[in-house]
Amino acid sequence: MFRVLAALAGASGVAADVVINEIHYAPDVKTEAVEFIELYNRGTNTVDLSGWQMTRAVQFTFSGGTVLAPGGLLVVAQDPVALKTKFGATALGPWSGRLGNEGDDVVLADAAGAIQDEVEYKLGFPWPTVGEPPGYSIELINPSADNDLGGHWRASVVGGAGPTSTLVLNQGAV
Ligand SMILES: [Ca+2]
Ligand SMILES: [Ca+2]
Repeated sequence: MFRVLAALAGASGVAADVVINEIHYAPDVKTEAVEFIELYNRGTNTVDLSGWQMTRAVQFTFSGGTVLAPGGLLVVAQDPVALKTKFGATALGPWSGRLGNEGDDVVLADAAGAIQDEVEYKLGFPWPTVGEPPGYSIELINPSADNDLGGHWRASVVGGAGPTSTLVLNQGAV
C-alpha cells in the first residue's frame, strides 16, 4: 500500500527535491543555440542524478556520477559551448530537440523512469511573456512554489545581476 501511495504522489506532480527552476526557451537571437534548463535542489540531501533524463521537449541523459548538492543549481544546455560563449556559464549537454517558443512540456525523470518534476509552460498570461530582446528566460519566483502554475514564474534577464538570475553549476556536478 505504501508503495502504491508513493507512486501516486510522484505521478501527481508533488515535486521531489530536484525541481525545474528556470527555462530559457526563446533566445533573443534566433540563430543562437543557447536554450537551457536550470535545475535546483531544494532538499536537504545530495541527489544522485546518474541515469536521470530530461524527456518530452528535449532529451538528455545525465551521466554516471552527476550529483546535485542541497541548494545547488545545475544547468543543462542545448549547446554548452554556445552557452559558455554567450553567458560565460558552464552547463551539461548538449540535448536533443528544441524548446517550443509558444509552450512545451519539460520532464525530468529519475533513473527508474519515474517523473520527478514536469513543467508544461506556455507563452503569455498567466505565464510570463518572453522572446524579445534582451532575451528573457522564465524563472520560478520561489523554488518551493508549485511550478505547474504560470503565476509562479517571472521573466528574468539571462546573465543579469541578482542572486536568482545567475547561472551556477554545482561544483560537484561534473
Ligand atoms: Ca525555442
Ligand atoms: Ca511540476
